[in-house]
Amino acid sequence: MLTMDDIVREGDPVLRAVAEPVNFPLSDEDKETGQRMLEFLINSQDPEIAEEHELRGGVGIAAPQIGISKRFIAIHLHDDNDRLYSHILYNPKIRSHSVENACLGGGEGCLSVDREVPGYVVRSARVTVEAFDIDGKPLKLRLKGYPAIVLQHEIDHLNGIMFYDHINKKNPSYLPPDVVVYE
Ligand code: UDB
Ligand code: ZN
Repeated sequence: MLTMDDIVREGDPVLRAVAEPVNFPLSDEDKETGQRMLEFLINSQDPEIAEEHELRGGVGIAAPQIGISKRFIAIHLHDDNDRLYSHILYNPKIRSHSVENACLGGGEGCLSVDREVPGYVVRSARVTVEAFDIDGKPLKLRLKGYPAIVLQHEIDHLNGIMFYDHINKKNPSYLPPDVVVYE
């Protein structure tokens, strides 16, 4: 199983690289890596397993975060209505996004960042994501709220972007007008 020792930390150039698309049909290796990433998230949200292995409770992870510069991610989280979003997404792409912006009131963290970086990370409130599943089938997700934020955070990793790149340098707690804040 993957543990925090497998997670690449900031400073490693793989986190700043633009990752390569995966080829279809997927190799067994790309399938298994995706499954291991999703398993990591599920384990990290299990209180007993997380404590035993000192895992941070993860909701999303991108392949570059385990040192693989390829375009796939896993997410595992519940939204406000308790709907589960549990997916491994290959070559995900944001097809469209809302004009309205949103951010988390408490800012963001990252599995690859072992420090607190305060400040608002303003993102699109809603996104439509197209991707391929583990069987190579096309998939379209329409997301809002917390799941939309997680998706954008993970796709940023495929493009070498860290959450703090989006924080206003002069005033981290500056909030542009009309940004919805999730508490
Ligand atoms: C996370 N977890 O997984 F509001 F049930 C973060 C870490 C960095 C704190 C582990 C997280 O936000 N958990 C969480 C939050 C809730 C309710 C809940 C669990 N990530 C993923 C990551 O680093 N991927 O690269 C950071 C998130 C910050 C905003 C979106 C992703
Ligand atoms: Zn991250």
